[in-house]
Amino acid sequence: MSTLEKTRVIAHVDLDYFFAQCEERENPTYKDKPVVVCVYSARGGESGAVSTANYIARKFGVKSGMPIVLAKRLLKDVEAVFLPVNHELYRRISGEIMSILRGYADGFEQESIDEASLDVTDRVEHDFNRAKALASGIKNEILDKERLTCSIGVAPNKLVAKIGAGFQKPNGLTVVIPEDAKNFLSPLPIGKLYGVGRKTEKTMLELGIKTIGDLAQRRIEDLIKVFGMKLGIYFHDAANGIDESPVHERSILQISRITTLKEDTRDVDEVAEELDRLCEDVHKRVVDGTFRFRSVGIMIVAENMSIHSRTRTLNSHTNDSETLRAVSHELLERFMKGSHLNIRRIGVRVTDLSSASKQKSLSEYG
Ligand code: TTP
Ligand code: MG
Ligand code: MG
Repeated sequence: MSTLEKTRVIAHVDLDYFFAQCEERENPTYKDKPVVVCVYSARGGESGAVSTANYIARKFGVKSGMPIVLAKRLLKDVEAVFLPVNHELYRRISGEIMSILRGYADGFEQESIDEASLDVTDRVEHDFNRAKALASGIKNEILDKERLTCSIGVAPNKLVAKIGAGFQKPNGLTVVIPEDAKNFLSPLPIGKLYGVGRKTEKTMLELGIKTIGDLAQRRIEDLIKVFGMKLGIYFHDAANGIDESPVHERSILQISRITTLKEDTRDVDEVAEELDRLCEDVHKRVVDGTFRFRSVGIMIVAENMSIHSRTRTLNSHTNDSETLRAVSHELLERFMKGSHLNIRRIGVRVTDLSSASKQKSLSEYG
């Protein structure tokens, strides 16, 4: 196979400040003002966290995940718009956008409510200039039909394309040709690498690895010693711009439910009772959609707003409610044994779904 035949062309599309941009589109009077979309907790008042904010609000320091109270403080001297999340609206718009994107892809993978990877290798015949023109076309169509802006990264693989999409936000288009992939990544802070969360970032910094380029220079054996075989190899490849994972269709991302407890607690029985209710609800949606799942996860938001998740992959697909309940309980108990924090929110999710009938569209689930 020649180099050309092996080179893939992947476009990663990510909508700009998605939830807030949807709100702006529905309410033109919000334009030019800071817009903050909030997840208010069941406790009432201003309790809760920022889901996302438009770029005007970001200039004041507002960020996803920040307490609403803090965002209000940052914006106290300006006329700002604070809104509760409206998932139904975002899911509907997301569904429309995803169907536009599918029309441009030979292979398609939706990665979250506002982003997708498109394999466009065949239709651009390995040509990155043609891919750039195609990406401009996508941006124009989404702007014309949906009145929304997005950012796109075009690169030889999903990993670099995703980082490329975030490189010139908002309304950006970044093309990274195969020869430049490694140099493109090299100066970026290590936290930008997919798979490097806050904890791993800390470990990397302790090892003197500040940029992706620093990581690329480490010997693979040394990385395996610190991170284990699987992650060590992944970090080595990723830092060098190598990612062979295919763009694959996922019939559905996940079915999940999360709730805020009446009060922060460390009482396993109290949390488990709430967890059972969530499992029942998730199970009902699994059965209604004639799905089977292979992974069960729990999400926990602790009293200090830190977010934790634990996932278990099963040996085979199932739709058994008792399995869902037992595995999520076990994950909860294990988390609580290893942590001294009170729990504020608890959630459960099933992923790796397979579907008997693939009729239902993704946008029906959240
Ligand atoms: P992102 O694509 O990460 O962020 P964004 O679209 O708001 O902004 P950007 O221009 O940087 O892409 O997430 C998509 C949506 O997911 C976001 O609009 C709201 C939601 N979200 C949360 O609810 N909480 C979070 O912590 C993050 C990061 C996103
Ligand atoms: Mg986005
Ligand atoms: Mg996104």
